[in-house]
Amino acid sequence: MLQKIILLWWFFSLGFGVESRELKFPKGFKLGVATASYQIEGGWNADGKGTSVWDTLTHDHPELIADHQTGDIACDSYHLWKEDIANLKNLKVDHYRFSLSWPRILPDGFSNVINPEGVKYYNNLIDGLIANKIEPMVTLFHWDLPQNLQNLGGWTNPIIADYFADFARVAYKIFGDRVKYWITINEPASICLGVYEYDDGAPAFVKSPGIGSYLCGKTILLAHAKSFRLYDTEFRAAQKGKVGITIDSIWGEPKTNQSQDIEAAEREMQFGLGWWAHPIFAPQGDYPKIMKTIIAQNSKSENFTKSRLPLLTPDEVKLIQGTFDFFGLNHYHTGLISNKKFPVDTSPSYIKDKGTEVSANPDWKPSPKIVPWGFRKLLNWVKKEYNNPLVIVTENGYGDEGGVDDKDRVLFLKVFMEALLLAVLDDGCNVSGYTVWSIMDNMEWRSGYTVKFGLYDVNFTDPRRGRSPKISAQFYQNVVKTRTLPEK
Ligand code: BGP
Repeated sequence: MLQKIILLWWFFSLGFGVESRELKFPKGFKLGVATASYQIEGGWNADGKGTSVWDTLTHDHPELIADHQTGDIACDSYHLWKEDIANLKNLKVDHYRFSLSWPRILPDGFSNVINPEGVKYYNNLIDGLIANKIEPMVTLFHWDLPQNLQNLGGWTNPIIADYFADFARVAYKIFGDRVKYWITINEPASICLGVYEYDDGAPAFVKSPGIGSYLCGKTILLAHAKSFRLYDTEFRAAQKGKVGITIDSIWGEPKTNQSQDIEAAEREMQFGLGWWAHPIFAPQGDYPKIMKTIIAQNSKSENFTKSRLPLLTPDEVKLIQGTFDFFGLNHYHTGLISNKKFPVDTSPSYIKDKGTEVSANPDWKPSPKIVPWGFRKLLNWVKKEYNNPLVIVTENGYGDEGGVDDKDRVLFLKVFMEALLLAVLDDGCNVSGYTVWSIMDNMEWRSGYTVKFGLYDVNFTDPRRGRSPKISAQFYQNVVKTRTLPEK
């Protein structure tokens, strides 16, 4: 008998029991969905809106967008926001994460002129959400920079941090009586690397590998910090909201057990996530030490007079450190990381600095695109590295070619939420919310409408932009309702 009990205990402790375990979201855990202004709104020049870098890029260089399309109409949410609210209500989500279009509110980018029609649009949306008991979670910046500010050098010009803070003040002042969750900036790495390292964002043709990317990074950190601090001094007492930043990260799994690959994987995480998180969330602040050391060394051997990484002064370190009420985390992929050494005379770049190579493992189950254990490891890494901060998963989702029979998306969401719950319940990760990207198919940046992430299908050939629920919408609705993941 005793032998049998021991055997049973051993069997369950190995994790074989997980399959049949009912996983329930803890009380108060928030489930939501997300979008971003340029990707859904359309109305690109409606009612006094100014031009953003994405308007300029898609109009001037359609050849750079996979299907040569624009976000001029997109899901037409500028006109169809009531339908969006009806769909959110149908899903019964706790929160809706959406972003403000900076040039819709401040057409020139500057806060001296406010567009009343832009303000009205977001007031309607926010009031509509609250009337339906859906918490608005507002991103101030999800990539649609006013073209006027790009003309001044965009994020490589440190002055943009001040203009961003001015924009944040306008938003807090007008919407902060009702908005209690603010995300300053979405995915700094996608902005700085997308535009300056890989030429895969907007604007195009301003590549400046290993230099522009880091200038952009410093301005973004300062923009975030300044807008957080001004919430503290001018708004927090009356509005009592929470302010955070959203950082995206892959999980970097060492390709082999060799120490050089293990170290490379750690470098990948520090250069990818630590670049942003260390200055804000680590008690000592500043960039990760390894970034400072390697970029200084590389810069020296390339004959630069100082590091290509613009250092943070002690005052700037202090300004940035601790500027969070929560950690917004976006996660999609896991990569295999190996060490890669570049010859000294290779031209400067972020890739050279981090000295790693990222690949996928074709053998991963259920698929190389669906790697839930990487998500659990990432959440544990954040816990260990930054003293278990309060995390809100602000994006997670699955891209496919579209259609309402989206079984792979259902599988993705199920196994990723399982991984999340194991991280919370078994590993003690402090996560309070999960947000699916996205409620509906939308304009996927340079991929145009060729990749779909929605729980709702959008008919982009129909002038009415009809929305229909996919099977994943039904699945998520059920999870939200039962707060439980189905066992099978
Ligand atoms: C995030 C963006 C979203 C959306 C999503 C798609 O980086 O914040 O706007 O584009 O990515 O995911 P993927 O990284 O798979 O393209």
